[in-house]
This record gives sequence, C-alpha cells and structure tokens, in this order.
Amino acid sequence: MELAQAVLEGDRLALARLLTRIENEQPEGWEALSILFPHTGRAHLVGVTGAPGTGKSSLVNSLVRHLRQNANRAKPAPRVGVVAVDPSSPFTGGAILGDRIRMRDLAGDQGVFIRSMASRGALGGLAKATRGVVEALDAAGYDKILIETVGAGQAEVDIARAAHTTIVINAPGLGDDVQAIKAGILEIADILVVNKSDLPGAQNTQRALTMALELAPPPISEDDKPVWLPPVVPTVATKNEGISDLVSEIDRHYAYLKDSGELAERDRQRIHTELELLLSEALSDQFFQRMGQSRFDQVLELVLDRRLSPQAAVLELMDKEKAG
Ligand SMILES: Nc1nc2c(ncn2[C@@H]2O[C@H](COP(=O)(O)OP(=O)(O)O)[C@@H](O)[C@H]2O)c(=O)[nH]1
Ligand SMILES: [Mg+2]
Repeated sequence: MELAQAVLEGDRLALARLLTRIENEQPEGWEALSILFPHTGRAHLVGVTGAPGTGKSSLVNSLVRHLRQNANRAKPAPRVGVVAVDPSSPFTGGAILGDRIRMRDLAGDQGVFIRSMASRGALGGLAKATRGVVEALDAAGYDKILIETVGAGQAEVDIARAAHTTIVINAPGLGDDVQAIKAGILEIADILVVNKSDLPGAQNTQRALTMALELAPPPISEDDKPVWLPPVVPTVATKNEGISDLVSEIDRHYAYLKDSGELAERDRQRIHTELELLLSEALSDQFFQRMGQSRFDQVLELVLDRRLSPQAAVLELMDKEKAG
C-alpha cells in the first residue's frame, strides 16, 4: 500500500498522515500498520512517566536535544521519536500546546519526530492508539522512541508498560509525599529521576525514593543472570543538568535488557498484552453486534427488576448466542 511504502521511504508527511489515521481508528491506518509490522521491533522504547508538573516534557525535550547533539563518529546520533500522551487535559489542550512550544527548538531536525496524542474517547482507545503510533515510528526507523505519559492511574501505567525502559520522574515541592510512592508506580520504574534538583527539598525526595527502593524486596538472580537495581538520577531539565547521566543510565539499562534476555521477555509480554487487548475488543464488538441492542435491553430490564442477577444475565446472553 502507498501510505506504508512512503513511511518506509522516510516521507515525514506520510508518517504524520498515518499517525492521524491510527489516532482516528480509520481502517486505512490499521491496514498500513499490518504492512509495517514486519519492520518493527528495532527501536528502544523508553517510557517517561510521573505526576503532572514534575517536568516530564522539559526532560524529554532536554533528552532529545542531548541524544541528537552528543553524537560522534563512533556513535552516530540516534533518530528520536517522541509520543506525548496527556489525557488529563482533554478539552483545553493546554498541556499539549505547552509541549509544542517547548518542543519548538527541536523543529527542523529531520532526525526527530514529535507527536502529541489528542485525547479523545476512552483511555483504552488512547492506549491502543499509542501502541499503534509507536509501532509506526518504529517501522519508520526511529531508534529511540520516548513515550511521555502522565503517571496517575492504571491506564497510564499500561501505556508505560508498553515500553522497554520506564523512567519515573519525581520532583520536590509538589506536596509532602513523593508522588511515585503515593501513586504506587515505583514498581514499574527502571530508572528514577528527581527532577528540579535545583529546588529546595530535592534531597528529601531523593532520600525518600532511595529508602522506598531499599524497602522493596531485592531482585533474585537466577542462573547468574545480571540483576538491575533502579538508579536514582538527579536532574535539572530546564538547565540540562544531569541529562548525560540519565542518557548513560538509559543506555546501560538497554544493554542490561539485551544481556539478560529480559528484552525478549518484555517484548513477549508486550505483544501478549496487545494481542489479548485486541482480541477481547474484537470479540466483544462481534458479540454486541450479533446480540443486538434490543436483546441487551430486554435482559437489562430483567436485571433491573431483580428477576435475574447480572452474572446469570451474562450466562444467559452467552448461551443464547452459542445456540443461535
Ligand atoms: N526549577 C525547575 N523547574 C523545572 C524543571 N523542569 C521543569 N520545570 C518547570 O516545571 C513546569 C512543568 O514542567 P513540564 O515539563 O510541563 O512538566 P510535565 O507536566 O511533567 O510535562 C514548567 O514550568 C517547567 O519550566 C527543573 O529542573 N527545575
Ligand atoms: Mg507534559
């Protein structure tokens, strides 16, 4: 198909168009993705998550610049894709606009592609679209793909899980608690960042995180496989401080993933989850279509009248479908 071919040939306009098709869940988008899928699996997917205002967008901006500028002949600059997902501002688009402005100094670099996900519809749909967008960037040859998500709930954690390396960002001055500990997202962190290290309280945040990490059960090494202990990296995104340390940790984690066999394992889990999600969605769509709204409404009335329990109602609907 033309669109997929153009994306493979490096046509940025075609890529932008494809991402819109994917976001809008248009069949043309899924068709192109099917063609592109054999070309995926090469990118290092890096999730960046944390509470609103911790400095995720600033840090991503700083990371991209560092990755693009600090290359040499031995280590050419990676092509970098950025996917910014912020479902917390569905109507104002404020965060997205802010991100755009901050990302503007990266505009014009042909080795960088930035996409803000518009958040329409359910979070489930956003998670699916995000996976599709990441796949498209992977196929288009972006080596590192940074996925910025707001770490607030399960849906965002699911998006973060779609990455190989997950960075959880914390910052002082956003309340008494360390946000990652409170939100229970410490477990998904491969790398912890204390951003805004220029602000008072940064050392307390760093200490609280280190303590929380020490309380977690230590990783068990099987068959001499290397283990990973999440480092805590202080940064000042707005002054590009600590960014080269962070890039080193990202690279070190990628090397660890490859050496330990964990990369293959995470890819397997990622694709397993994706398959399950797509399958259950397709099955439920198919089921609802076959059943028809009136049949559903009938049973709903029976449940409302307490003549049928919800569990029994489901069994009955499923039985009818099988028989019919
Ligand atoms: N003092 C200080 N401010 C920062 C730092 N990083 C980001 N900020 C500011 O914090 C605010 C929120 O940053 P943003 O990147 O939009 O956070 P996000 O919501 O997590 O994406 C902005 O006003 C940034 O300029 C930092 O390292 N130090
Ligand atoms: Mg942001």
